[in-house]
Amino acid sequence: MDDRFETLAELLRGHRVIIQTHDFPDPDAIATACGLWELLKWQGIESRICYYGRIEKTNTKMAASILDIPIYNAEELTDVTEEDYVVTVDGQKDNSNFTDLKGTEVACIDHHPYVTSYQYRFLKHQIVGACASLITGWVIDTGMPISQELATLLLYGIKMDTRNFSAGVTHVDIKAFDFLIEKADMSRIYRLENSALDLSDLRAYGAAIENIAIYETVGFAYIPFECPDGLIASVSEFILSLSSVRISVVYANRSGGLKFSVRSENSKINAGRLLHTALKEIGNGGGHATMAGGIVYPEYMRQFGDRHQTETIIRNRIMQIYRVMMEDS
Ligand SMILES: [Mn+2]
Repeated sequence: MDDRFETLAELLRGHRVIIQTHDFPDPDAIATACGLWELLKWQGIESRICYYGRIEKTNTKMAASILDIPIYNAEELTDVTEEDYVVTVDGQKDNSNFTDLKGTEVACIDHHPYVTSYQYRFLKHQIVGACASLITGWVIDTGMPISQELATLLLYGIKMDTRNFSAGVTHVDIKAFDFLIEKADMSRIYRLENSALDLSDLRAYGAAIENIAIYETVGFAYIPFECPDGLIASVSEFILSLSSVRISVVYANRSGGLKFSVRSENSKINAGRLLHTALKEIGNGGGHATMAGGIVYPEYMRQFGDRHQTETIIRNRIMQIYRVMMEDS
């Protein structure tokens, strides 16, 4: 398939265009959307950027304000019709993190494994470290003049999605880095990278530190209040950074049930399979080899009894499966 920017621009020209990121957008999704918005504008095509959910983290909010481009919560866009052309970025229609927007999805720009059976009219899909690297490739290929602000946002998005060029990096990401490094404001990126935590987030870290328990190489921590998914994931990564921990299991209260975030740096333990098996019949879990998420439904929590009984049951389930997986490998 022809996946050049020019082909996408011709498809969109003359239509009302909406760029939709995945729900709860991260810096890579924001950077991709803004880069596409600028490319289209350069070609005389107006578009609007939107997302469902919220922009949760401070550094993502800061990234979203680098450029003077309005980014709408989809609930605010009350005039969307079936006639509008929607471009999904950093994800695909029918993904669980893509709330359906009125309007017709015609194009997709994504770097995740391709799973949808939906037939897009235009597809830019490549497994690379960051979606923003695909947009940067278009900036390079078209020769569009790029501002320092856009270069900064794209480079920040790429750095975030590749964990600072250490995960899933391809030559496409390196080429993007090489192009952007000269143009980006590195002191601004440094500041963004050091603004990942809010003061209120420390409560969750504090609670997790208070009750961390390590069994073999599995670190468990419970956050006894509600907090956003992104924060639970950050705490899970923090627990994983302990030298004695190779699997982290962090869970927080969620509407009477529990919300989980699991990380694995042990290649014998697939985090998604571990959590999927552990939560079978009491909730729902799954994900990738290194990161997974899940929930325990409220109705099971009531049967478990008090907090300590609940923690024991969860821990036993996970450790039992952990040991089976270690033996099998
Ligand atoms: Mn991404």
